[in-house]
Amino acid sequence: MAKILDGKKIAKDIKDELKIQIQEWVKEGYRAPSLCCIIVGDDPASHTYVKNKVLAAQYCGINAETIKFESTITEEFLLDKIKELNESDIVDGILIQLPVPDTMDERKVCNAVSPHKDVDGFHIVNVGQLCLDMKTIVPATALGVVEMIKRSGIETHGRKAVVIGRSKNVGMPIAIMLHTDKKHESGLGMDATVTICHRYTPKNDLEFFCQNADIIISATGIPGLVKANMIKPGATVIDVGITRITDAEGKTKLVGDVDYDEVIKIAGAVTPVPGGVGPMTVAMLMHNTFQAAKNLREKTVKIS
Ligand code: NAD
Ligand code: L34
Repeated sequence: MAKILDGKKIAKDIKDELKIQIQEWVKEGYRAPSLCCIIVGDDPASHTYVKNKVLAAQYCGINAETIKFESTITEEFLLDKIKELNESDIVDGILIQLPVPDTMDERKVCNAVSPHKDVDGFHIVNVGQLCLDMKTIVPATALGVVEMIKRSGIETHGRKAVVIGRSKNVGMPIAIMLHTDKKHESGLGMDATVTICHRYTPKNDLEFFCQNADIIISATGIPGLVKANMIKPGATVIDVGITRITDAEGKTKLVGDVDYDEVIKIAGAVTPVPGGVGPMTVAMLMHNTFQAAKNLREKTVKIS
């Protein structure tokens, strides 16, 4: 049976470490890091995720504020609000929970956030720096996957990895770090040989690539996509996918992309859903917020 990679436990360890580091930082005379989350509309999943982020921030000693807007606000209104937060001396991290309403251009919204305060790592400058293996703010889910692999002692150097899903916010940054040279500036490289699969990868090819992989990372939102016959015995399977389904009794539950009950019989290590990558995303957002606060420290007034 596979080892279960407990994202909740690893995330708690990370938050405990951050809590201590932030306490020390504040003792040095800096004000506590602060995070501002903007949420537009009433998507219940988005509200749950933002609530989890605010709770985690409070736990770590980060001041967190949530600004909620109706889905009817204009893009111009949102951009004005972001500008105000960019200019605020008391905000270190700004996050616009995605998706934003269809009336808005998501890329324009992400690029409106100051790259220094972009704790999601979605700004064009931060994406560019990641692609060039430079030190930068890395998207929290991708960083969470990398951190989980590292903390679980899974070897990636020279190993074969498959990333299923090529979205710019999730699959792509995961694939970037997996294949990058560990010696490069970011320090996040994992030296794996990476195959990226996506919706137009023929099923037979997806199966073939997965069957040969030491590490599979699935980020599609297609429940049951990764089946036991696709797993090499002993492989690591990281399930990023989250889909809400209603079971026979009418109860909603969360499922990943992986056929978990069958895959655990063959894999070497598997992440559950919930309790896997989700909590890691939240923990790494806290890491990014503290990072942004430290980067902005010259601007931060010491309270002595
Ligand atoms: P997306 O819709 O932008 O991308 C989905 C990707 O899956 C696309 O690149 C597409 O090509 C690929 N795909 C679709 N069908 C496929 C198929 N049959 N075979 C192979 N590839 C296929 O979504 P996203 O934002 O990248 O999110 C992906 C999933 O991860 C969703 O379920 C989302 O809810 C979840 N997610 C989880 C976390 C977390 O913290 N756990 C964070 C972000 C996203
Ligand atoms: N801007 N938008 C921006 N940044 C992000 O990093 C996100 N994402 C994704 C959606 N939109 C975003 C998140 O935060 C997904 N995501 C996210 C955050 C938290 C959790 C899952 C995804 C999470 O806490 N998951 C729990 C279960 C939560 C529940 O009960 O619904 C888990 O155990 O997986």
